[in-house]
Amino acid sequence: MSEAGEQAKHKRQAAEQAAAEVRNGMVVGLGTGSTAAFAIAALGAAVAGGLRIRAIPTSLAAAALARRHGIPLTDFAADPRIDLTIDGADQVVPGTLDLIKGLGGALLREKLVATASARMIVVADDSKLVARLGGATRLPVEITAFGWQVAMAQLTAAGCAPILRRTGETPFVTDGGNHIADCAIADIPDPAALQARLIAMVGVVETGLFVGLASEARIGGPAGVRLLRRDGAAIRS
Ligand code: A5P
Repeated sequence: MSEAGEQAKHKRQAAEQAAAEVRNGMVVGLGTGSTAAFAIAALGAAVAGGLRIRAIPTSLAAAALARRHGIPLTDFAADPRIDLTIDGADQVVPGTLDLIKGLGGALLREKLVATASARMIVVADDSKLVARLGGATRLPVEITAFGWQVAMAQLTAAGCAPILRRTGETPFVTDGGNHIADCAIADIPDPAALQARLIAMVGVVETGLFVGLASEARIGGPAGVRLLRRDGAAIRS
């Protein structure tokens, strides 16, 4: 099997293990990206087999995929609390389960859904594991479309070397109508402190730093799927 094929297999195995944690009656958060898509497919098959759930998607893309798989959708008005969210990540630190998310552009809805969830399982292949966040993976920061130059200037002054994400020539637009600044940060020793600094900037809507939100991770690799738990994590209620 090709390297890409192996990686897809590891993502699918991790996602399917996480999907097996979903029980009848749960409100489920549906993540965005290629790994979360495997979980949505597995949940769709389970729903076809009789599993009763309601789901809140983290993006328009995840919503469309869920509909295609026959998963009933709900929203925060009807279901303000989510029992279990399954979502991917771009970087995962074992132990703390601090994450970088948002390379798919869905970080704002992903963080809202994660924050409303009693339990969040991160699903990924083992290429996403890092000792410290940052480095080769840029940190996505969602910024307002109006005056995006103002947020970019502040990020530049803070040494984040932001690049405005584009689709071809035009700025990328998120589901919330915002733009994304992809920031190059060599090393993020204290993700919570960086989150506090960035979110204080005018025009910054949210960052892709997820601190203290994931309770566990299922990481696929050549030896199978590893279960990682966050140090000291309790299920939030
Ligand atoms: C979407 O905005 C992201 O947070 C994704 O969850 C993340 O990029 C992981 O995507 P893959 O599972 O496709 O690697």
